[in-house]
Amino acid sequence: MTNNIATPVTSETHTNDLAFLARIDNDEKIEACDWMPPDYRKMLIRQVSQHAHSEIIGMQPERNWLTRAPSLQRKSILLAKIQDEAGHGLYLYSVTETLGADRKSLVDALLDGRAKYSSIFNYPALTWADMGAIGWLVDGAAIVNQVSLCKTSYAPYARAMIRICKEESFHQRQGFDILWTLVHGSDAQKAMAQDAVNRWWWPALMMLGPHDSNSQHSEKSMRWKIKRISNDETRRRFLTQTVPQLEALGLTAPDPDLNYDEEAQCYRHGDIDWDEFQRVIAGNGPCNKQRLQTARTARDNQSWVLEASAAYTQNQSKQTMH
Ligand code: FAQ
Repeated sequence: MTNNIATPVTSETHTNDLAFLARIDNDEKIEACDWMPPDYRKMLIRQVSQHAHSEIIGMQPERNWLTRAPSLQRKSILLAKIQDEAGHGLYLYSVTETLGADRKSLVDALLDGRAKYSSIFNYPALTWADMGAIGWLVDGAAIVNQVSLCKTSYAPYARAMIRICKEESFHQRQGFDILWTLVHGSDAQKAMAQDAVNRWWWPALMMLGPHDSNSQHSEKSMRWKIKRISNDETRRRFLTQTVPQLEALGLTAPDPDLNYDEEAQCYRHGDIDWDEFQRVIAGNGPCNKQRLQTARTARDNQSWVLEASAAYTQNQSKQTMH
């Protein structure tokens, strides 16, 4: 990831830092044209670019099922959802540009395997029920995280999140609807729904990030109000929203230790396999290599579009000059 915006440390910078923190404490939003500490800018470019990459790579597991959707209606809905994810990626890359990042460098870092994207998209979508599990669990987890980001301190990111969350709510409902239909179908369809939930449950919990005690960015990010709720709190909220829906579906979680904490009024999960999480984010999950290769092939096959667009723009400006 490149961010070449360097600010020399002077007493003026220190005064700016204090004024910036006062604005954050006052819940003011920071606009692209406002002064901001270089590390705040860097933290945002890191998080927002990873978020953008996740939306773009996240199209792949569902795209596999477009040609095998069980009806024209399901196919249209899935197509619309995948297009929404592309749009989210584009808004988010635009947010990074407001911070001075260069989109091409960010995308190159993704395709070269230098940049992170969400662990969740490195798992395979094996059956049609996975379309339900992804919509319901993955978009469901993403929404809980992203609703809190609607209040993030960087205004262009917060504005993008408001629109994204509206679309993610539709995605979550369509996922639930797929599973609802399957659990009311044949025994084989119900078993397919349970199998998909078994495979996506733990990765969905992991995608919300490491435990707070291992979350290296949380302290700074929360001080700057980029992150508004911690990883563990997001997981608790996600579970508390999701478990009653799981029960309504008549399905179970693959977690014998899942329990309701009466005192805290929230669900608690069993131990997460953090070794698996580390393997996946290090590039060794079930589909990491396939996901990056697919993205590289798409770039290579479609580079002529970018070249044609650049040549057209150049031509237009030449004509304007004459
Ligand atoms: N996967 O210190 P923290 C979606 C990394 S969008 C990979 O806790 P932070 C929509 C983290 O980057 C899903 N890496 O980090 C959709 C850092 O590494 P670094 C994406 C992860 O930033 C649905 C290190 O671990 N959503 O699903 C993951 O404070 C269906 C330490 O972690 C967003 O990106 C992970 N799961 O908190 C699309 C939301 N977790 O950078 C298609 C915005 C952590 O030092 C289909 N992002 N890491 O090398 C965030 O809210 C935050 O970045 C967190 C992580 C909460 C994800």
